[in-house]
Amino acid sequence: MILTNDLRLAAHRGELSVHYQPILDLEDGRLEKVEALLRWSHPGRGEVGPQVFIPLAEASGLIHEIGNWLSFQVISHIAQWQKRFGQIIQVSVNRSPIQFDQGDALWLKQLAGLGLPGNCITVEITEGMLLKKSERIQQSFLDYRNHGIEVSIDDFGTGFSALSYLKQFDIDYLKIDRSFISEITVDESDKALTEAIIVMAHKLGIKTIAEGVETRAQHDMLRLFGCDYAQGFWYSRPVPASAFETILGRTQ
Ligand code: G
Ligand code: G
Ligand code: MN
Ligand code: NA
Repeated sequence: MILTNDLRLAAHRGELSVHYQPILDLEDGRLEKVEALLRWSHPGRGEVGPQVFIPLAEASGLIHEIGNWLSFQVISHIAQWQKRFGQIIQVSVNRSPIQFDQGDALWLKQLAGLGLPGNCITVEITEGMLLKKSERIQQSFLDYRNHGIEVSIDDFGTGFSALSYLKQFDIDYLKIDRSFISEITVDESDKALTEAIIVMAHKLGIKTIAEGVETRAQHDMLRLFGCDYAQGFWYSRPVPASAFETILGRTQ
């Protein structure tokens, strides 16, 4: 695969970058969380989306190297932002199932080396992964708990949701998928499901993050429902680190 070979060199050539999308506290509007999203600027093809290159990285095993590169970037950024803005920003990092084969020692060590608390990283995984690799992941979750790392379920409600995993695994956040949020103000079922997910999560001691918020009306409704956090184009698109720093500077 030509594209996979290009990907092998992409990080070394400076073609990969991390974009950041703010996650807002719906109660007080504060910005204390952000999601890290990989971007690849290919010299010949232009922007190649993660929906294209993450599967290639997974199939080729490059995901380990790229994941390590991403963690290193993110942790360096957290340390820089702490120095510059006097605030620890909690960064959500997406994690593919096979990344659990390698374990977490490398980035946990980097975090500790910089004296950063574990809760400055949140690991995002999808619900399907909990069914597929549950033993290996359960071990990682215990490590996370010991280090203070938090865990989010990404795209909640779209996988084969066997809700029983919410009992089995220690989870901090449910990210309500944007397919529910996009019609929340017009579709009674989406509205009811979103409200019920928030109530259920809170009863289990889990916080909720709404994804894909694009309008003021969606924001208002989620706030009314007591959703804890929100993310979406209404607040900000994913932006390069430098642009995120401008946003952080404004919100100080
Ligand atoms: O940023 P965008 O909406 O285009 O992302 C598309 C998909 O790619 C999302 O599902 C997101 O979780 C995934 N993705 C983005 N960055 C990463 C990453 O660093 N690691 C993994 N495993 N997936 C990512
Ligand atoms: O699967 P995951 O949640 O990790 O993917 C996040 C993806 O969602 C990113 O590719 C990001 O660009 C996209 N995204 C973030 N906010 C919005 C939004 O408000 N609307 C739409 N359509 N996509 C969004
Ligand atoms: Mn995500
Ligand atoms: Na998602």
